[in-house]
Parts: sequence; C-alpha cells; structure tokens
Amino acid sequence: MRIGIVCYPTFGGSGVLATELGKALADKGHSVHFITYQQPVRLNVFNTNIYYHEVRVPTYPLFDYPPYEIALASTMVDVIKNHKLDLLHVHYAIPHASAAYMAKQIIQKEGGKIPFITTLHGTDITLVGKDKTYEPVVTFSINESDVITAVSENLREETYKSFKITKDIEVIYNFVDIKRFSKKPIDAFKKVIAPNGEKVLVHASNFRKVKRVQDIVKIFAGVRKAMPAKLLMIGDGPERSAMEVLSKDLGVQDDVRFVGKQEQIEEILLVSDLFLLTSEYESFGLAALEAMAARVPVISTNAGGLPEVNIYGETGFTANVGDVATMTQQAIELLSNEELLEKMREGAYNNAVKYDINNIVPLYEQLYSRFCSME
Ligand code: GMT
Repeated sequence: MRIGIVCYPTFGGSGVLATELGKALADKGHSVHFITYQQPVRLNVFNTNIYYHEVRVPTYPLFDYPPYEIALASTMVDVIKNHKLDLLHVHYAIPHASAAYMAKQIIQKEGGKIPFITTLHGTDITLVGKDKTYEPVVTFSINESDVITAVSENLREETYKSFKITKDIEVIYNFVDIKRFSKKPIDAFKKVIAPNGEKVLVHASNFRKVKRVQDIVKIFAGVRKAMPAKLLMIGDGPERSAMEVLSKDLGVQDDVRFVGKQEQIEEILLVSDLFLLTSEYESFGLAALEAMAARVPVISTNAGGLPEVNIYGETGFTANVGDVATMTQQAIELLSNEELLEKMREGAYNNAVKYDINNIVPLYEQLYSRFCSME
C-alpha cells in the first residue's frame, strides 16, 4: 500500500509512535510518505520505501500566525496526487485531522478518493482539544475521519466523555520494538553514571506541567536519604530549569543529572533500575513502556491509561496523582529488595513483550486493508 503518515516530528510520544509505525510498514514493503514540517527525530534510517515531504510554510508580513494547516493540507493534496496514495494516517488530531479533511474534500472535488485514519494520542483530546477555541473543529474532523483509533481504553472513554463522537473508536495500543531494548547494557556507561554502584532512577518526558516533574525530584530526594542513588532526567521542556533549582533546594543537585533530549534512550534505560512517571494524565505512557522493554520496573501515577500499561505489583507500582509519600515508599521498598526488584524487572519485560511491534503493527495493517476494501 501507499500510505501517507502525518505527525509531529519532535520527541513527543505521538511523533515517535508514528515514525516507528512508518518504519515498520516500510520494512514490510509498503511505501510510506511522511508529511510534516521537519524530518521526524526517529526517522534516522535509510529505506527505499520511505519518503519524507517537508511542509513549507511561507511567511508574509501580514501573517502574525503563518497558516500551517493550509500549507499542510496543500502538501497532502500534492503528495496524494503525485504518489497515488491509498490512504492518509494522521497522528494527533490537531491540526492534522482537519487538514486531512480539507485535503480529502479537494481530492473528491477532482474525482479522486483518499480515506483518512485519525489516531488520537492524548493531549489532543484531554488538554488542547477540549479547549473551546478548538473543540468544534476537533469534534467535526474526528467525526469526519474514516476510522478513528485511540492508544488506550482510557483515551477512548475520555474522547466519548469530552466530545460528541458519533462513530466507533477502536483501541490499538502503542507499541515498542523489543529488539531495540534487548541489548547488553554498556558496563562502562553504568560506571560513569553510578561509579559506586548507586541505584539509578530515570525519568523521560517533555517536562511540561502535566508531567508533574517536581514530584520526581521530591521522590528522588526521599530515596536519596535512604540509599546512595542517582537520578537521570531525560528530555527538555518548560519545567526543566525550575527542576534544577528544586534539586538544589532539596540538596540533591550532585546526584541529579539533566541529560537533555536523547536519541539513543535505550542506552540509558539499560543501565537504570527504576523508571518514574508522575503525570497528572497520560493516555498511555509510551516512555514507561520503553523502560519496561529494557527490563526497568516503573513507579507511576494511576492516571489515565497508565494502569493499563503499568500493572500494580507486577511491572512496578502505581499511586494517586501527587502522592509523593507513597511513591517514595514504593521506590525505597523496590530498590532495597534485590529479589523483588528482579521479579519486577521480569514482570516489566514480560508485559512489554505483549506490546511488541510485531504484535501491534499487523493490527494497523488489518485496519488499512479492511478499510480500503470497504471503499
Ligand atoms: O506526553 C506528551 O505530552 C506528548 C504526547 C504526544 O502526543 O506526543 O504524548 C501522548 O501520546 C503518547 C503516544 O501515544 C502517549 O504515550 C502519552 O501518554 C500521551 N501524553 C499524554 O496523554 C499527556
């Protein structure tokens, strides 16, 4: 099939997932056309089945806000026609679903056909999409999608609660390439991070308010009182500098390292003992799944779709949003009991295997072919 994938090219979960999906589809022989404003960060391989089409947004002195959505829809039309696409798969509703709707109308007017699938990822529904400024267009374009998918049961329910959706939303869980996370840890790397055998705690996110990264630093400060430990903070975003200050205030600055955005996140996860995710909401928590694939147990909140991925007592522990005391206790218990830690490592890995790329990508392929034969 000839598939157009529209996504954000950044480190965010939706872009990562969309890029990994495109790469896997290309490996299976499909032609995959990425349409976005920048080369996606995980699009770091050469494959003759992969094409990248950059959306250029010309500026003009009149525009305080250059119209990205129009440029995107026009690029979609161009790629659909020039490469005879069979379908568009857009990741993150805003503004990708409405741009796809516009492209579809244009193609139809010219006598063609282009179905589009919208995959909802989380904040496009729970944070941004709900905002009155966007809601009517988001509701309309989701309903106009030929197929709608959500990355967890929780996100499916949240979408029905917040929008008047008249169609079925199918759940296709996020996935991880287990192979990529099953390498041998680099011992020298572990020595640099934890020279005296300290336990290594890790977090990865875009450091936005929804992640409650202050809770990560507070949990770590509690753990640090109980045992020698290091905290690695992967990623970057608006809360990062406040977290550097908080680490100083809590007296743990020498044991907390802000390592910034990392392409080879598996290298860090493979030398880690515990992954922390304290978000106020997570539709799924792809970062937690990647940690589990590297045999790292997770302590997370029980918000949104997180309990669907991080199973209490099996892959780690969960607690209520903001319950720093419980999560600190759980972390200390886990890290000071080698037997329990090993059991959780196994549990985390075994659960991650269920979400392996080889189990999930065929579900998207089935969806594409079912959908195309219906057309
Ligand atoms: O986590 C973010 O803020 C980024 C965001 C995105 O769309 O890039 O992530 C969302 O999509 C991921 C992939 O489906 C999910 O794993 C994340 O849980 C979800 N984030 C939220 O719901 C806050």
